[in-house]
Amino acid sequence: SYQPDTHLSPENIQNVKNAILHKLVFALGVEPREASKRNWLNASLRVVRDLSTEAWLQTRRSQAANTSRRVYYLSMEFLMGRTFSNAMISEGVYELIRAALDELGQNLEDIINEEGDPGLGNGGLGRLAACYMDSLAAMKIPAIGYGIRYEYGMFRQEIKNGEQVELPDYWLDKEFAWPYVRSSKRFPVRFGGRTWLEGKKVHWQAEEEIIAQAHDQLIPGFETTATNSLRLWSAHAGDKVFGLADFNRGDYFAAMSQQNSSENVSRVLYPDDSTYNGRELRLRQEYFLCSASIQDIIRRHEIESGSCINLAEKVAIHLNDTHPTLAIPELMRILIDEKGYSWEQAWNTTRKTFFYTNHTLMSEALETWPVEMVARILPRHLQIIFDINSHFLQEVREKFPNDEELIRRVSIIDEQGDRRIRMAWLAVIASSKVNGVAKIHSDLMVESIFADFAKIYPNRFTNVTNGVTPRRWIQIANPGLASILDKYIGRKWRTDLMELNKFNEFVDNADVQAEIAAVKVENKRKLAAYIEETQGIKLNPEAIFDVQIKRIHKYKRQQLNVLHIIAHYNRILKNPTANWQPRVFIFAGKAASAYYAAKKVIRLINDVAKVINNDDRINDLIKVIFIPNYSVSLAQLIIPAADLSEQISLAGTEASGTSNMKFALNGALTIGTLDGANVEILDRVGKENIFIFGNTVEQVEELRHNGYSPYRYYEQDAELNEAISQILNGKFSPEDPYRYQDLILNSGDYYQACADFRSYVDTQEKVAEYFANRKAWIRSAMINIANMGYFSSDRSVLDYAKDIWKIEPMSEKQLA
Ligand code: DL6
Repeated sequence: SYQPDTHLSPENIQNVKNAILHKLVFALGVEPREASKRNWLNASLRVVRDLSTEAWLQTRRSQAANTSRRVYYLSMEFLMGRTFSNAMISEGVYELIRAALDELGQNLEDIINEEGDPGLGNGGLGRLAACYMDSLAAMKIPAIGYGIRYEYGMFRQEIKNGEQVELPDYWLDKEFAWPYVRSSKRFPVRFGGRTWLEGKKVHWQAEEEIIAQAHDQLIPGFETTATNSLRLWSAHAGDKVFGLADFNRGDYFAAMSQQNSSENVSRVLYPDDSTYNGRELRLRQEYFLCSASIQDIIRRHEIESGSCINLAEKVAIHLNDTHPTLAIPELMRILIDEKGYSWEQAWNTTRKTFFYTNHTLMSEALETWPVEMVARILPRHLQIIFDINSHFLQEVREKFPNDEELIRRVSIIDEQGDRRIRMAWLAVIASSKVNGVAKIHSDLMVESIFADFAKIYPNRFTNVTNGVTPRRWIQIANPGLASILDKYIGRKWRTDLMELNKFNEFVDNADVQAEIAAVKVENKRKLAAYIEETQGIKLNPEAIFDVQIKRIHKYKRQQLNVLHIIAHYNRILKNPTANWQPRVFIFAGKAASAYYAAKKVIRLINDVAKVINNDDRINDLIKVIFIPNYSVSLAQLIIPAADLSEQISLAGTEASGTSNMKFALNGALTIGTLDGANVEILDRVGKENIFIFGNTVEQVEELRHNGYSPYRYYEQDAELNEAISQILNGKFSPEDPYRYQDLILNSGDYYQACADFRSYVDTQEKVAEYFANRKAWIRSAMINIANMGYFSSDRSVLDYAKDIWKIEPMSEKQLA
């Protein structure tokens, strides 16, 4: 037995040492003298997990006894990042474990870095789910996350000859002692077959059944007993699909092949965050998550409440984007076919139970499934979707008589071309509340894609601006900043980020400014050391670290950033003796494997880097770095080292962004468009402390309306002309001069990089001037930090709890 960090006594440390050694020997079967770093990590993880487990069991008991509602957060993606540090700080034993490992001859940082970083998500949507899991526990909101335990997460990215190469990421080959396999929590998930009617009852005879097996990860709340779970499902063939006949004939491989194909359901994460190519496997994955989770939710509810009757009072199911929307017909199916509910009873319950967050307005990212495919894979669910649609359309006809055009637009079934099911429509119709993820996004959502639905259901739509967890994104990622904050404003910011406001008092204090500046340089040195070690490129920590890290996507406009780099390079060459501010341009991010244009942008960045980094005339005034294999743990290293945060999407395309929040929270200034959460960051930090440029949503629309042409800008702007011509003429790819013929101009520049170029480049000039006045810059950085309190994911989940789910956080007393 041992006590938290406040008791760093020799006996306490000795007890922790004993506990780690005990786990090493008796849980892992390893002798201390033979133990690898991974063994030490897993032994220590087990020690911390014991602490969390006690709290977890306690939380489960008190949640079950509590009369309030629980939220179930369904998401196809969870980008959790590493577990160990987070668990140690939540349990308050970070320093204790450090001391114990130290005495055992192990360095805590090395052990922390030994942990893998499972990429069970693509980008912002999956990382948001992870921040929300952390905050739900910290805010004591009863919650369970449901997702898929993909065997292969996001691919591992390598850069070979400047190009992205995708390699499989089999993260399970590294032993990871945190999750619990729950062998008793298994649910059958069925596919295919046929349905028939007997009297009024519909029967579904499926042709395939696979087993969903639960794996639980504990989510310890920061400095509270509250500990929630993230339950991830893996797919198993079970005995039903095992080809017994083949096996008996001795054809083991034929017997196994069907097993393999069933288990493919949890094999791999779809490496695409915006478009889905409609593959059947993806549909099966989505249903797999939904069916297993809904069965589990009902099972738990029946145990706690005796029946399904008051399900909607006790259960809130949140759909993180439309990917888990099949949970709606699945709940209807179980209530009607298995529990004997009438259609009305089932619909009333379902409607009150579901909530949906929209994360994108881009039409190509709105999921639809061919009716034909759903008919084949989920015949009973298709009937239910048709029934929901016909009830809904009848309601609309009553409200808006004689408007068949409206009916056509809002019907769940898109009848144009091959018939398709519009998943977002189904999610909106069946949810009590629908929210966007930043103010501008939520406003645009009801003006554009959901305009008809906003007329039909005026009170259904709302906004919850995204947030990020300060525990991971300050305390763990930036311990230097955390200790400055502790010193001047106390420790409470960790769970009440509005406390940061108090830091406004210190923005003119020269001593505090110097401390903040020193921490930033230290973080830049750490990142520079990593880059030197991995790429052999030396960086100047006094240079502006100008960073764009996110998925590579046309709308995020990494190519606009590259155009500026080239223009800047040309300027230096034309006037080499001017007083230039050294800059390091840093990129990281993955391109979907089938996204040709995005992969080309990666290559362009690397080609430009090669030319500029090796041009002696530039005298190290510019360095361009592409950091491969972007991940949560790399973000934790890069963000605290940034001076400038690139948030340069075309206005109206980035729903919110969350790295913009993490950067500002860590004292980087933003250069950005009036898009997503940039707008709200501007409101909070004031226009003197952020660099806003580019066209507004209205201007973008107008340009599009009048027939946007990039050539106009190309012809009129000499610097743009020069930069584009250099790309097109092969200056950066002399071995293949035509490599970039199809980029930018010739692709039509749908995301209007050319239109925003002038304003971007001019604003970058202002950035450089401002950076030269280091005191003013640091002051602005401090104003950013001090005014980011609103962007805590604790605030976001409390908003959801109060306005959407109607759940009261539990008290410590209830949890005791
Ligand atoms: O809400 C989280 C995150 C936003 O911050 C990003 O702006 C948005 O692009 C992202 N959306 C997706 C959409 N994927 N699909 N479909 O990842 O969500």
